[in-house]
Amino acid sequence: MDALRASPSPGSSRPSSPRMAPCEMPAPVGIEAVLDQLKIKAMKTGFEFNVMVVGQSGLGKSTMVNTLFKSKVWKSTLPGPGVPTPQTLQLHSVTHIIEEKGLKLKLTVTDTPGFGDQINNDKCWEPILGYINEQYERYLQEEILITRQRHIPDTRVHCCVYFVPPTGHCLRPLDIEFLQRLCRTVNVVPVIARADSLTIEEREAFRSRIQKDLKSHCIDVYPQKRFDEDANDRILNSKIRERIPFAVVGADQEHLVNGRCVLGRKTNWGIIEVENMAHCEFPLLRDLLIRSHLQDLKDITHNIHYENYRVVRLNESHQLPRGPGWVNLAPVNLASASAGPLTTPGPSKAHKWAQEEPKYEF
Ligand SMILES: Nc1nc2c(ncn2[C@@H]2O[C@H](COP(=O)(O)OP(=O)(O)O)[C@@H](O)[C@H]2O)c(=O)[nH]1
Ligand SMILES: [Mg+2]
Repeated sequence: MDALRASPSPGSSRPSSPRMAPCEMPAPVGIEAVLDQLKIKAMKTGFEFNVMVVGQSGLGKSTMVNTLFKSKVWKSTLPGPGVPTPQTLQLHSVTHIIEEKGLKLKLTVTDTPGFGDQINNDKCWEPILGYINEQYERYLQEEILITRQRHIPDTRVHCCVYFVPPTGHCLRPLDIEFLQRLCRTVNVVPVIARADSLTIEEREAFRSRIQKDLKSHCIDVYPQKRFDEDANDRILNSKIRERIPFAVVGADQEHLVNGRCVLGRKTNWGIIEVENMAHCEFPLLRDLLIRSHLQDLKDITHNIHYENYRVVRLNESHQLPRGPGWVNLAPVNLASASAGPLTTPGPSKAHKWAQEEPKYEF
C-alpha cells in the first residue's frame, strides 16, 4: 500500500490521505482527517482544566474536592480513610494529572475558605473575585508580551461550583449578591450542598425555588442559554438547566456494599453512595464538568469572561508599549473588578458570542 495513504501513526501529526474512490464518484478531499490531526495534537498537549469551589463554610466544599478526585473517573490518591478534612483557612489549589487512554488532563481544583461566618459579611466575595481576576491578569500579562511563550500556562478558573446551603427555603440575600457578582466574571454551576439532609420532595421544591430566584435576579448560571450554538446544544443544555442546581452529597471514604467498593457516607440507616443517581446527583456534576462540557467551559471562559476582562483592561491603559515585551497596564482593584455596573456592549473581534455579552466596567 502507498505509504502516504496509510492512516497516521499515533506519533505523527500528518493526516491520512483520501482513500481511492471509484472513478464515477468524486474523490473525497480528506477533510475528515482533520479530526485525526486534532486528536493527535490533543494527545500530545493534553488539557488543562481549573475548577473552584465556593460557598459558606461547613457545606462540604473540601470534601467535594476529595470526592471529585476519588470518584471513578478521576480516581487518584488523596488523604487516606480516617483523615479528617481540616478547615480551609486560605485559598489553595490541588492539581492532579489524570491519564486515560493516552490522553492527559491536568485538573486543578481550588478550594476556598468558607464565607458568611462573620456578623458583617460585607464584601465577603472580594477574595474570591480577586483570585479569579488575578488569574485573568496573569494570562493577560503573558499574552501581551511581544515575545511570549508558545503555550501560556492557563490558571484561569473555568468553572466555579457554588454551594447553596440546604435550607429548603430559597436563596439567601447573601447568596444572591455573591452569585450576581460571580456570574459576571466566571462560569458558575450552583449545587445544593449536603443534599442528604433533604427528602426527595424537599429537594425538588427547593430546586425549583432556586431556579425561580436565579431567574428573577438575572443570575445567569452555566450553561447560559444565550451561548447555545445550535438546536442540539439547546436540547442538551435545556435538560441540564432543568436539573440545576444539582443536589450533591460529598464523601471521601470508601465502603463495601454488596461486595462493591463505593464512595459514600455511612449512616445508621445505610450508606449514601455519591456515585449512585438514586442517592444524589454528584454524577451529573462530574459528567457536566468532564464528559460533556469541559471544552465548552474553557471556550466560554476564554471567549467571554476573559475577553471582557481583556477589553476593559486594555481600554483603560492609555500607555503604549515602550519596547519589547513592555506594556504598562494601570493597577486594578482585582477584587472589586467585576462588581461594577453593566455598560453597553462594545464590538468585539474575538468571537461572535462576545458581541452578545454585556461588557462590565472594572
Ligand atoms: N451530611 C453531609 N455531610 C457532609 C457532606 N459533605 C461534607 N460533609 C461533612 O461536613 C463537614 C464539613 O465539610 P467540609 O468539606 O470541611 O466543608 P467546607 O467548610 O465547605 O470545606 C465535614 O464533617 C464533612 O464530613 C454531605 O454531602 N452531607
Ligand atoms: Mg473547606
